[in-house]
Amino acid sequence: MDRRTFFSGAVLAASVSKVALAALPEPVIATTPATAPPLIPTTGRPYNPVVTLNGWTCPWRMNAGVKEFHLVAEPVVREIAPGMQARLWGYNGQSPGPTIEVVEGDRVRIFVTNRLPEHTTIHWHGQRLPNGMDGVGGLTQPQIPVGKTFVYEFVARRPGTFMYHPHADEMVQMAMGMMGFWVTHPKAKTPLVAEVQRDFCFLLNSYDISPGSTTPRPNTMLDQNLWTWNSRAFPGIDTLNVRQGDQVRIRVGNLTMTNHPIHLHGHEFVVTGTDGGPVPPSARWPEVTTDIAVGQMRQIEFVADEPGDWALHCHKSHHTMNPMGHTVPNMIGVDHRGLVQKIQKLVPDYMLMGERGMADMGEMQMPIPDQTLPMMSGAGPYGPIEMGGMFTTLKVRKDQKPGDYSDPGAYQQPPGTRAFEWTGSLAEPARPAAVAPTDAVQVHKPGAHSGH
Ligand SMILES: [Cu+2]
Repeated sequence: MDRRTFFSGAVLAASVSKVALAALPEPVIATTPATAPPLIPTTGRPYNPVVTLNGWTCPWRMNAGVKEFHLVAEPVVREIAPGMQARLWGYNGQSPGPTIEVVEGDRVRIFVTNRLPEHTTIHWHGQRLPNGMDGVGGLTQPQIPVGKTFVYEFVARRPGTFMYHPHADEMVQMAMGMMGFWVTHPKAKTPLVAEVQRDFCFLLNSYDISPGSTTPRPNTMLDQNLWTWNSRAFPGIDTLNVRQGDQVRIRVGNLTMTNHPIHLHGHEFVVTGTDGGPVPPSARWPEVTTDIAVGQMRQIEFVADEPGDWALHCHKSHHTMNPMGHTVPNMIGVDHRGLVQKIQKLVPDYMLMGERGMADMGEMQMPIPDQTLPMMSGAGPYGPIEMGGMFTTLKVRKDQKPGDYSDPGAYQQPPGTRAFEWTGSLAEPARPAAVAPTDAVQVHKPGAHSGH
C-alpha cells in the first residue's frame, strides 16, 4: 500500500463521523481500484479486519448501539485492468460495492438508496434474519423504487463469510456488477475461527463486454469474455502479499454462472468455512484446489511457510484468459508454408499465428482496439506470464513487515534453485520406425484418400 492509498483509507474512515448527527449516514464513495488498507475499527467491538482485493471496507457510524451503513446502488465506472474501463452498476462508486464488516451479535442498520435507472433490492446472502429483511423483491418486500431509500435492520447472528446482491431483475443487475462482500467476525475466541495474520476476501464475477465497448451484455449465460475477481482481470488484480510464517485466510464467493476451481501453488490449505458457517475442525481436509460452485462461498486457510511468488488462479484455463474469439479456426499443426507470401500480396500486414500453439500471442502484443485487453498478458522476471482473467500471485517474503500489504516486487530465488537448461548430450529413446515423428506437418484434407 503506498502512502496515498493509505491516506485515502484514513479519509474514508473520517468522513462518516463528521455527519454523525444526521438522520441518515452520509454515503462514503470510493472510486480507486487500488486495494485499501484494512479498516481498523475505532468504534464498536474490536476485531481483526479483512483486506478486500482491489476493494475497501464500508465505514459505519454507531447510533445508540446500532452499526449504521449507507449503500447507494448506482452506475459506476470500473477499471477492469489498465487500458479498459467498464460501465457497470455497483454501490458507492464501485463494483463490487464496499465490504461490510461487523461482529457477531452486532445490530446492523443498512440504508439502501436506489440511484439506478430501475428498481432494486438487496439480499443478504447466508444471513439469519427476519423474513422481511431478506431482500427478495416481490416475495419479502416491495422493490425499492428509483430514487427511494429503504432500511434493512437485523442482528448479525453468526460469524462467517457472506455476500450481498440484488434479488430484483437479478440476471441484469448481477451481470452489471452489483454485489459485495460481508464478513461477520466472531465476538470471542472460538476454536472454530482461527486468529490469522492476513485475511483477504474477493468475489468471483464475470462480464461479456465486446472489444471496443464498455457495457456488459447481461444476456450472455456462459460465454463471458472477462473472468474477474472483484471486477478486475489479470494483470489488474493486486497480489496477496504476506510475511513468511503468517497464518493466511482467503475468503472467496462466486457470483458468476459457472464453477471456479481455485488453485494455490506451493502450499496446501484447508477449507475452514462456507456460507453455512465455520467447518468443524474434524471435518476439514487438505486441498490445493477448491471448487467454488455458483452462489457458494469458501474460506481457505494455510500457513504461508514457503517463500516465493506463488500463482493463485482459477484452474479452468479459459478463465485465465482475457477476451478471445471462440470461433476462430484451429490452426495447430496446419501447414502454412507458401501460403503466407500469397496472402501478404493481398493483405500486407497478415501474420501467421497459431500454427505452433498460441504462446506467440503472449510475446507479440499485437495492436488491439481501445477498450479491451490482450488475451494473454503480464510480464514476469523471466518473460511473458501469458495469463489473463482470474490470476494473481501470493507473495511470501521473510522480511515483509507485519501489517504491510505493499508489493515486495519479484522474488529473488536463491542461486541454484530454479529449473535450468540441460546442455549435456541427450539420450535418444528407441522408437519403432513406423511411428517415428517426422518434421514435416501433414495436412489431411477431408475426404481425400491417404493412400495407404
Ligand atoms: Cu473459473
